[in-house]
Amino acid sequence: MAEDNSYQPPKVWTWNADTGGTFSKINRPTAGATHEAELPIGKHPLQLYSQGTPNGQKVTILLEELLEAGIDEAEYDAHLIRIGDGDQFGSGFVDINPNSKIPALVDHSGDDPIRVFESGAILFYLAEKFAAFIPSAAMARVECLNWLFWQMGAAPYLGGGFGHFYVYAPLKIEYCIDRYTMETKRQLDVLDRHLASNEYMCGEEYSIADIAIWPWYGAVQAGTVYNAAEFLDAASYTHVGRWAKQIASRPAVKRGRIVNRNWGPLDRQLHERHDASDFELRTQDKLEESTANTAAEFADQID
Ligand SMILES: N[C@@H](CCC(=O)N[C@@H](CS)C(=O)NCC(=O)O)C(=O)O
Repeated sequence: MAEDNSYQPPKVWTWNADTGGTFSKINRPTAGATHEAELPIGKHPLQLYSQGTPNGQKVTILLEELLEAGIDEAEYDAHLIRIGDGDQFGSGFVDINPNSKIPALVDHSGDDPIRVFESGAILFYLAEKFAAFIPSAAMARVECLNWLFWQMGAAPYLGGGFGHFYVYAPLKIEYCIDRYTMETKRQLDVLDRHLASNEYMCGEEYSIADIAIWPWYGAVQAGTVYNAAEFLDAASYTHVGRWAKQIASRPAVKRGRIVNRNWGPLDRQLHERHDASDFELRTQDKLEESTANTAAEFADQID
């Protein structure tokens, strides 16, 4: 292993804003708003403020599954928060999530708006509210929560650890890549062993546990996140692969995964979702080839 022991931590750490790496422009050691910015509010009771990253996809997939199941009260507006531009530090966003991270949801269906932040809390809140995608029998319900919380604890090692040092860090550090690759492969093995004898994460019933885990681990297995399928020998996790394909084929998942997505192929980018017809009419490929008039109508709709 290459050794570079030249760095000695000082007595008191001070912030060097320019550490390099993909996210150095938005990372900072303090919380709170950096600027005033009101959040838009659309026509539906549920207002989602998010971006189509794996954490964002969890919520849009669940909302689309609820609608697919015929629960019309789950209609929602999804507003794009551009985290690379620092929208998560606007005052309106910080009011609904003091942690400045997407996704965040506001439920306006009752007397007072209810804010919900942290993807796990949002999935649980919506599943309870609509009594769907969470088992009702005690054993299966606790198993669902086991895996939901497993994801919340595990994914930071995958994203903040492996993804950060394998892809985003300004230099490749063998020690860090080794450490987080080992943990990522261990987690994939945990899932693989479980999925060898379970169709879904909590048995026979597709639930918010699958919806939380799939956008991260299904994507890593398929190589669509971090482009590391070969490096991780992802093909060897055959049960994860079977489960991931099964989930990817669901119509609601196909819709949910493109909401608030503003990169990649244009037909898979739906920057804002305000109506079920947006999947047909408002993906970026349609908007970019449409007339100035249509673009202006769209702007009206999201204001
Ligand atoms: N534990 C949080 C993680 C959310 C999260 O890390 N969101 C990222 C995007 S995937 C974010 O908003 N990053 C912006 C930032 O760190 O400033 C959850 O599950 O909701």
